[in-house]
Amino acid sequence: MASSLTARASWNVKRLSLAFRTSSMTTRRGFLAGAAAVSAGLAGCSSGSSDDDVPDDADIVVGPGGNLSFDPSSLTVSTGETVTWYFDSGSHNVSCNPDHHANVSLPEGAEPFSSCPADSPYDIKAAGETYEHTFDTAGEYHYVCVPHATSMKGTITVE
Ligand SMILES: [Cu+2]
Repeated sequence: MASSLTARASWNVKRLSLAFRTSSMTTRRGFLAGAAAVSAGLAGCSSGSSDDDVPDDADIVVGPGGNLSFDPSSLTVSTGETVTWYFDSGSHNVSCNPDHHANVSLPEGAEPFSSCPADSPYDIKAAGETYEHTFDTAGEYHYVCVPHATSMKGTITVE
């Protein structure tokens, strides 16, 4: 009696994990199909990135492969350039608002910015989302991911 209950329970678990795997495969295939369409549209100006998931126009990858980091952590751009962050994993954000964390700083006269609302520093993005900001003021910007601010820090130098 007891052994048949156990057998049934483990069968249910197997079925659940199979269902989960199937749905995540479908999601991934759907995403890859979309990425392939985008790549085809950009044929000729591809940077030849080795990671298929990261869009070609992404400048900084947030949480690459689930790691608590920005890649690259330092980036230099020209005044007037737009920087695009791509969220490779979820549960992260980008904040260059000094009200959100002590490690944040920006040049005098520059406007604070963040992927989250100014009054919700723990608002996060999902995997696959992007965030962009145009830098009009030269200087050094130190930003963080608010939920992981001790390890997720980045610097943008605007020349
Ligand atoms: Cu984070």
